[in-house]
Amino acid sequence: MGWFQRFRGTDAAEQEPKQAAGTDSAASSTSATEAPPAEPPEETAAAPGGLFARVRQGLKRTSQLLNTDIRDLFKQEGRLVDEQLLDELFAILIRTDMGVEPAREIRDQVGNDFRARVVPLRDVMQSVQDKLRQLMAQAEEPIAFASQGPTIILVVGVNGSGKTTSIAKLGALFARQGQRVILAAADTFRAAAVEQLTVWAERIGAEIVTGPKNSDPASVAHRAVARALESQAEICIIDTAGRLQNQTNLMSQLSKIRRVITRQIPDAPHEVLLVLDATAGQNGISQARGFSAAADCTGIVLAKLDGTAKGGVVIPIRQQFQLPVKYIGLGEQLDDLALFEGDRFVDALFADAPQNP
Ligand SMILES: Nc1nc2c(ncn2[C@@H]2O[C@H](COP(=O)(O)OP(=O)(O)O)[C@@H](O)[C@H]2O)c(=O)[nH]1
Ligand SMILES: [Mg+2]
Repeated sequence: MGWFQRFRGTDAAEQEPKQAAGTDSAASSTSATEAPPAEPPEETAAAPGGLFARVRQGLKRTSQLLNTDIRDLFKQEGRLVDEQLLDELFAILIRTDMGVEPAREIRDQVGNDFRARVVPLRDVMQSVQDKLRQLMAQAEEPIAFASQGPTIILVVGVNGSGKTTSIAKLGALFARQGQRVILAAADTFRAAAVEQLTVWAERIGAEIVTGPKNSDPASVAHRAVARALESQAEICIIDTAGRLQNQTNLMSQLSKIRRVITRQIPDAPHEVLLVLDATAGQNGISQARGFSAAADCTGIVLAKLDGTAKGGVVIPIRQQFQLPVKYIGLGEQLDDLALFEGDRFVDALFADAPQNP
């Protein structure tokens, strides 16, 4: 079950805090069944400005590229599917950054379906969409919550990738569901980072644990986890530095934070989320590689998908990191975060397709 179901208004269990964040584990939630069916901020999800609309809006640039450019290949009703058309289609797909192999698979699918026939745009779009759906398919991977006690989420990634903003969005999501959230400002390298997280914490009504500039980030993480245990908070999200004097320091700092947390709660951190900037290109992706090794990441938050026409990058990213994309960032506001679901992602990409019934 996922966030997108809310768009359809079919998800009766969406008020259940841990379920609503997209997990199957309801066992640990005590307030679930007693929770009144209060309207969440997402109640307008199906309406203009609702969540699905925001996802569509966030993916607009990629969606325009796919819909408009493919449509432009078809000047009149129908076009002969020949090598030239297939090459042109391939070139458009490549521009979404989905990678050569997926683009080739989609081109081959369209070729197999229609080669040497004159077909309408709608049929080609359908074929592209079906194949893309297959390529995007992924078992839903929401946050893995602790079976008891606080769920500890460590967030890592290159400077500027969107860590702090994504933490605020995640914190807001959990807080809206009635969970007590504690944020840890363990990026003590930059004073501004602490201030930024403090502002977000106030806005979402979360407690924050900080330390002086250049203090030991592991000690901030330790105090935050201790505070979560003592106050029976459900969620503790730990922000970390994306840059230090050198890469070795940074990686050993992350390892130390991990070790400290695990000493407090043996199966923590329950999630280590790697935040990636969807606009950063291949270079940004290779920079992030060290994090995934040092911090033993469990999933990806792909931020800034709204700022790019390269939304196809989900496919190679998942492959290159061998990690699921868990959440996608679609803007700078607290609401601009969605659980990644391949099917719904493709729905949003093609929601405005002119030829869609
Ligand atoms: N458009 C857009 N901007 C984002 C998104 N996530 C973060 N940002 C912006 O990216 C910049 C860096 O984000 P920040 O969270 O400070 O990155 P950090 O250094 O990894 O903590 C800020 O200006 C954010 O507002 C997103 O999903 N979409
Ligand atoms: Mg930050």
